[in-house]
Amino acid sequence: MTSRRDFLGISAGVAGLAGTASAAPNHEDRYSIVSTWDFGAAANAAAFAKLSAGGSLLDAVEEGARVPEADAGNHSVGLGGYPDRDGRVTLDAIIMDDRGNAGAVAGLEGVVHAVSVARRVMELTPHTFLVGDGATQFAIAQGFPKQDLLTAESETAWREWLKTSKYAPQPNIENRAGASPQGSARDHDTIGIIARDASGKLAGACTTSGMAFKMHGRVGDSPQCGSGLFVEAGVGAATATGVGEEVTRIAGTARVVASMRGGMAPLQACQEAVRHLLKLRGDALRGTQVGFLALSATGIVGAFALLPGFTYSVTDSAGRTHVLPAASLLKG
Ligand code: SD4
Repeated sequence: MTSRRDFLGISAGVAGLAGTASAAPNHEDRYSIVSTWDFGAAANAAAFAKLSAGGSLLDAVEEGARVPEADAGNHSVGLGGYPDRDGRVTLDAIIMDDRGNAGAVAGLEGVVHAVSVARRVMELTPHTFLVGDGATQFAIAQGFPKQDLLTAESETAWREWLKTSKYAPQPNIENRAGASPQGSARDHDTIGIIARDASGKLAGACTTSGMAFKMHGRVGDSPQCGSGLFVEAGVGAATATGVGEEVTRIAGTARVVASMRGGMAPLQACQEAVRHLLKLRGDALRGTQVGFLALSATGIVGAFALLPGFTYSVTDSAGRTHVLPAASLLKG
């Protein structure tokens, strides 16, 4: 059993992740697109292609976020996302530029590309956030196709869960002993993606089906401006992954960006947010993963997590992509 002392022990260094990570980042490197987890690499490629074809930063992050949304093998985003405890797949997403333009949806049902619905909220309504039936009705009125997002695989997982009905989020489940290699990074998690152009302008998006088997109506951090995503001109952007309640308690990404505004490098800013959360919550965080990823307006990246196992994908201005392990505050 882990003692409190072990639990609060500081990780010795970068958390290793066999097979997925290249060398630690050179903190002088400048990046154009960054995203959470190793499946973010495919999202970055789609975003990079969009930018290369003359698309805007918003086009790029939307295109990138749509990749895991359409992937039935990713059980925390879009199609194939694990349902809530009532068996309903509900999606949360946000998109934001660096001038305070933001659009978000939560509790969206039956429409796979939540990030695109969020963009319509931003561009076509006087609001920043639509939820539940209102979000779904808006999406349908906008012509988004209706589709059943609960795959056979996700339904099986839900029915299995119903046997105990115990809500117990598992961090980094792809890293647990015995997890199948095919399951690597496809068993969870939210994607947050940030893109930056040569002039330092930024945009970001974050999309998820939320925590598996959550209460119906639960909204996590991901679609909340300043929790799952925050973007600010001339400073930088940050996105979050992990147990959304913990990120929301500290307005996590608003905090990270505020630290960057105050002069911290992205890595330090992510570290500060995770340390603050641990100080605030102590043992209540046991077994909980929270990770932050930040990109400055100058292209410097930083990432940090509470537990080992958080990875992120970075793409430079030439389109070269690497998957990197984030360091963590705790050993495990
Ligand atoms: C949430 N942060 O809804 C998101 C989802 C996530 O593993 O990261 N799930 O809390």
